[in-house]
Parts: sequence; structure tokens; C-alpha cells
Amino acid sequence: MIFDLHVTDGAARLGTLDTPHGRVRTPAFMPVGTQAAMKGVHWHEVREAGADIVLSNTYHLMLRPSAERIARLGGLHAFMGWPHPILTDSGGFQVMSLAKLRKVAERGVTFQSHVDGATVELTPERAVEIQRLLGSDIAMQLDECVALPAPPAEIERAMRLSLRWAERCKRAFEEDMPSGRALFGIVQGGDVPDLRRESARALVDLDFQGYAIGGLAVGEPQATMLAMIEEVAPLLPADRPRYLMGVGTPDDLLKGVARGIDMFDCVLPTRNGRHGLAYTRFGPVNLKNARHAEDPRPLDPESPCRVAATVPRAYLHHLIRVDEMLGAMLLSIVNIAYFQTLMQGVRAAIAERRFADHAAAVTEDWSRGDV
Ligand code: PRF
Repeated sequence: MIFDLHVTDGAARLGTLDTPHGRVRTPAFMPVGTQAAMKGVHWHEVREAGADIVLSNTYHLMLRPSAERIARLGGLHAFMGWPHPILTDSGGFQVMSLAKLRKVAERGVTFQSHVDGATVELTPERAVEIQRLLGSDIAMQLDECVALPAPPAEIERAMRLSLRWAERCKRAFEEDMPSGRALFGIVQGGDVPDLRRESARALVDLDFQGYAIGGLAVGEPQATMLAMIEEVAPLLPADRPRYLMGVGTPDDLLKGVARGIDMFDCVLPTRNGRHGLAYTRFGPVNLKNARHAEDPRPLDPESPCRVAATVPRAYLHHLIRVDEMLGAMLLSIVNIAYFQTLMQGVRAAIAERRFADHAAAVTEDWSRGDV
């Protein structure tokens, strides 16, 4: 993987990330295809919406259909039919949020599968092996993410464990990863500035190809998240990509970019789409609302997304109300396209060194509300 920084505008950065499966334009938003599927959306639609890279998950795929099976079938790109870049998360975060009876030890994390109750162990070495078998362009270290609020001692313990796991992941990665692939370290440290800085410095000493900021958007206020990014970003090397994990709303993305973040991922576009919420230039629109029932207008006639520009709100309202899967599908497309259009606008603005004005104008449009 090669990262090139093309333009900076304040702390905002415009770059490209070249992977074995193609180029990612940054700042990038990665839609999430947890189980090797973008829920309800074809890959060609994800591509058409403008996505360069998608995220998938070690945790889910190791349980079903297993990394070994996907490897026998030619790797994740071939298996799911997305020949473009893929980043895989390491599983640590999903174990914490989904698995039962989990036990964190020095060796790794042991948990009961949410699928069949089997006991499964995920070590740093196994997390790297799974991501190698999947064929990820970008693999993530195994880490432990603590939900906030949490006692500082607990945050510190998880941060230090994550650092030791970072070192083990790095060693495993160097031993047997094909060239061109990348491994990112993950900064932890909760809402404690000293721990955040210590984590960042130690990871930089280990020399990863990119750095993620984890452990945020886990219950803390947005101001705390932004303050932690401000602690960490200046310590990370300018020539490596920075990825804010599991974030976020359109507003979080603009504020993250303003603080030097290059990559984001979140389930929001698809999850909220399934629940009837559409993101538009004029803010989020809840299509369940009765005011759309006889509204023949599309969501936004000027949207580059065909669905947003042409499908009547009354039809979307009906589909969501009667729980037709087409409603979830269409709104997921609208939202994936909105997030990609937002990032495309951000990239164009950084290229012309007008990011701050652009972000203010985008935010102003949201505040006008949908009328
Ligand atoms: N670690 C990992 N994946 C994640 C997170 C983390 O801290 C988060 C936190 N927002 C989302 N996804 N490995």
C-alpha cells in the first residue's frame, strides 16, 4: 500500500491510497459490508455511488462461512464479487459488542459464538491470519475497545493490552503477509488525553503503514471525541493514513476531516436507511413521517443519486410503512450515495483549499432543514 498526500488545507488532507485492488481517494468514507454483504444493496450500486473501498468483518466471517472456506473460494474479493479495495476490522470490537461470555486474557479473547454457542479464541496472531486468508488490502490489529464512560484504570489496562497485541500483530503480519497488503495500528486510551498520547507514540514507534483511532463514538459526547482526535492526530506521521473507526454522522465526518482524519466507516447509511431515514443535503428526512404520504416530489431533484433524484417520497413512505424490503434497499442506496457525495465535495474543496468555507456551507444547508 502506498499513501500519497497531495494537498493540505489547515489540518484537512487530500490524498490517495494505492492498494493491490486499486486506488482509494481520501478523505474516504467506507460503507460497511459486515457479513460480506452490503445489507440490501448490490455491489455495483455501491460502486456507482462512488465508494472506492468497503469494510468487512473478521468476527462475522470467521464464524460463518469461515476464513478458510473464503480462502478456498479465492478470497473475499472474489467470494463477494467486489474487486476493489477491502479493509477488514480485526474482530476485537465486534467480540465486545456481540459475543457472549467473553474473556479477555493476555493471549487473546475467548468468547461464545453468537451463531452456535461454540467457544472460539481470537488471538492477535489468529486475527492477522484470518485477514490474510480473507485477502484484505488493509488489515487491522486486534485491540480491546472499552465503552465509555469507564474508570481510567480500566481504560489504561485495555490500552496497554492493545499495545502488546499491536506488537504481536505486527510480528505475525511481517512473518507471513503477501506484499502490498497493509496493517494498521489502533490508538486506544478512551477519554484520557495522557493515555491517548502514550498509545499514539508507542504505535508510531512500532511503525505501522497507517493508524486508526479506536475507542471513540462509544458513548462519549462529540466534543470529547473531537478533543481526543486533537490529542492524537498531531502525533501521527503526516505521511501515513489516519482512520477514525466506526464514525459517524455527516457532521462527525466534516469535523473529523477538519482535524486531519483520512478514513471513516460506519453502518449509519445502511442501518438508518433500513429504518426509513434518508440523508439529504438539507439534513436527515424521516420517510415514515405522514407528511410524505402524498408528496410526489423526489428527495432531492439535484442529487447525483438516481433514487434520490427521481423516486417520489410518497412511494418511499409507502414502502417503509408496509415494510417492503425495497424501501430499505432504496434508502440504503440514497444514503450510501449521500455519504460518498459528501466526501467527494470535501475532497474537491480541499483540492482548492476552501475546506473550511465548504464545511460551513454544507452545515448551513443542513440547518435549513428539509421543506
Ligand atoms: N476498534 C476496532 N474496531 C472498531 C472500533 C475500535 O475501537 C470502533 C470504535 N468506534 C469501531 N470499530 N477494532
